[in-house]
Amino acid sequence: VMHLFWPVRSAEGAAEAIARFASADDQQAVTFSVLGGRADAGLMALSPDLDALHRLAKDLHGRGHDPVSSFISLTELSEYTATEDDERARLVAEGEDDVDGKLAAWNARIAGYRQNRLYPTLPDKRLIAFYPMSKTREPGANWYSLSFEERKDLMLGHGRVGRKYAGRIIQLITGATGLDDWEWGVTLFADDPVAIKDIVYEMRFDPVSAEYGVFGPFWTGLLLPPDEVFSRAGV
Ligand code: 76R
Repeated sequence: VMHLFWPVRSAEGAAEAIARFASADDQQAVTFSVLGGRADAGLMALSPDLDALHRLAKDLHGRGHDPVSSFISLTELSEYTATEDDERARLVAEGEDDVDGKLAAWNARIAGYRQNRLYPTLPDKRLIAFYPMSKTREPGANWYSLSFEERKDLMLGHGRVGRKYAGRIIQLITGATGLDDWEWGVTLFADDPVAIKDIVYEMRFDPVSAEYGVFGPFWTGLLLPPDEVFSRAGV
């Protein structure tokens, strides 16, 4: 996954380069007009082929589209997602009669969910918000010295907060440890800026973010076709 942000000096070749990239079956790109004055254009591009993303970045750069910021990450499955054993235990604890039937339905749902995390389809929304994030490694607040069980438990609470925003927010968390300056990229899609502010604000009170979250710069933009992004920048 590649996020790029740049001030637009000319429209030279960019829309074509992005369209060519996005015309491959397994590649996607969305462009946005960056809100505020930090940049004009933003791009989020996905490909199973890192080299294709790299060629797109260099192609744009070569045409004078010089990024002021970028982020490189990978889609990934979470290590904290509930397992079949977790779900079975939960169903048994609830006194469910048809544990096997319920588990089969759960497995089917999880398969779709995993597919979507690894191979997401970028949604058709009006707004995008992107920010990089890491977990702290400070004495007394070191995420990486917690046990797996503690981390999983905390992430369960995080997921509960997140699920309250079903329908208002679509989130894509991508991993970047060792690839970029921050450990994850957080990309949120929504139609309403209030939804973005609400979820990020509510997350701040959740222990995972309150005690262990550190954040980089926030980029927000209006999702628009490349031509519209460039014409809004005056070219
Ligand atoms: O497995 C799952 O996807 C469900 C539980 C879940 C995990 C494991 C989940 C749910 N997230 C997970 C992982 Mn999330 N998330 C963020 C942010 O601004 C902030 O304070 C934090 C930025 C938001 C807004 C958000 C939203 N999440 C992660 C990770 C990886 C952690 C790791 O591996 O250590 C990060 C960095 C992260 C950050 N999260 C959800 C949401 C939402 C809306 C959900 C519910 C999604 C759904 O169930 O459809």
